[in-house]
Amino acid sequence: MMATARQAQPGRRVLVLGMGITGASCARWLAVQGRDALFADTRPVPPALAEIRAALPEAGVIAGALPAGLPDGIGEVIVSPGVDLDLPLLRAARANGIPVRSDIDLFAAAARAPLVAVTGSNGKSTVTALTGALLAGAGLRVGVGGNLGTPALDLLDDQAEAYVLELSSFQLERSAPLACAAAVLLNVSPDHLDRHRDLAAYAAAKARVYLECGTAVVNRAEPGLWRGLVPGGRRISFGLDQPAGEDFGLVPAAGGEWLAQGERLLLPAAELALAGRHNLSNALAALALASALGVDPAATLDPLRGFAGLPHRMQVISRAAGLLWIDDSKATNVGAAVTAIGGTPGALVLVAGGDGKGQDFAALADALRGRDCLALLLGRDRGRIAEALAGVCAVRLVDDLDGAVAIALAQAPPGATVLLAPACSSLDMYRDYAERGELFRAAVQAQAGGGR
Ligand code: UMA
Ligand code: ADP
Repeated sequence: MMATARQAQPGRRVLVLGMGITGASCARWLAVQGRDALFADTRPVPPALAEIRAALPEAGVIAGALPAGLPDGIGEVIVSPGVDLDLPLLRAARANGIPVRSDIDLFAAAARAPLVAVTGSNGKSTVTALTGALLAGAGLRVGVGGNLGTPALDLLDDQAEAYVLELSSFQLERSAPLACAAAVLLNVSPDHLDRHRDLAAYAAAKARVYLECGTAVVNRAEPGLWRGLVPGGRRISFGLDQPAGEDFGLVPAAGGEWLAQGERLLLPAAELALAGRHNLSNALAALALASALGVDPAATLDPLRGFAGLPHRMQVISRAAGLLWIDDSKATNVGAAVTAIGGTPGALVLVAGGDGKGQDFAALADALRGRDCLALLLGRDRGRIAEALAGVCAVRLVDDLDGAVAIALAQAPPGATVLLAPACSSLDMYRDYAERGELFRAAVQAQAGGGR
């Protein structure tokens, strides 16, 4: 086939779409490569503008309204995860045969050490960080990041012996199949339906993680996520039931349940610093990923035992005023909030709301039905959540977290749990879930005291 004039003489200039932390990591990478670049972002004041200018002072910048057509001389486009793939500019690039890539594609082309890829609706960050801790505990030099926080390109290190990347559905949908040593799709529940066409499209983006993996680590409880998708290669499963062969699971033995590989007992579940049954599943997934890289589980038991979890995930922040205050700000979708609610028995004050991302809140209502519960709702979608919870539990609308804490203090019965598990993204009111969690903690400390 004849190449078009544009394909035959592609420009050398790289267009980077998105000037957040991914855009900044691309700037640093392109500076090392000596590439000429143009950066663009629809935000009038992109957050990483200064970082990008520091890395590439000569680079062009377009902030605010983007042109519909492709600027001259562009030979390649790199798209950040927050950018809509349907932008006219991107359609123009594809129509002109200009390659459109992600930072993950650039990372994969440059990385020289085995890669572990982690995706799912919930538990990604925990499993990514824990797998990194297990590999490091076994003596490997390991880079850990991706959607977790440190952009993939910033992890590149000639001395690295392994990488563990958390990948979002957005990163997976815009990347070529990733040649990773091991991959896991932990679970799928509705999320990001404002940006994916439907649940099937969201799940399909996530399942791309398995396309070119060496070992597929699969969840025995959710066979629909992987059956038929993981044909020939090696497979290791994890689940809360009893495992066989090389698989990971729970086995009843002396002192209660044990984490086990096949019949080999590894660690009593009670010895984990991590709390909650969902974290047993996360721990087993991390063990399976480490073993897929050839690491003997016995070499990982100390870091496994000691891993206390990440901030803003079911973190007990106070026991003040006779109440248990828990920050699960990272419960940014209904599935995560339902898990958190299931892990907190007894009377409950639930603080929820924010940007609902097009989710249906019926499952939240199901999780609260029959519970002694007061729901304090804030943020853009508080009205929609209130409708879903009508007749299920007591509901109050609040303006912010200070207001929620004040009502919780006044109305929670003694011994109740006050749980921040918003079931929504924070972006309508806060910089991110971490800021939301910090403000909740500050409000609790200011009004109730920080006594643990
Ligand atoms: N945006 C615009 N216009 C643009 C570009 C971006 O309005 O031209 C908006 C996006 O819609 C988004 C925000 O700006 O709301 C950030 O987008 P970005 O692509 O610049 O994001 P980065 O700062 O590069 O951060 C991204 C991930 N963010 C998203 O996918 C929205 C970070 O995950 C990730 O840590 C980082 O890359 C490094 O890999 C955050 C996240 O919320 C934690 N992820 C979602 C989740 O976990 O549910 C997917
Ligand atoms: P992610 O990175 O996918 O958002 P995190 O590890 O940050 O996942 O956990 C976010 C929240 O999701 C937790 O606070 C908890 O409420 C819930 N969660 C964690 N692991 C699981 C799991 N395996 N299944 C269901 N929910 C989970």
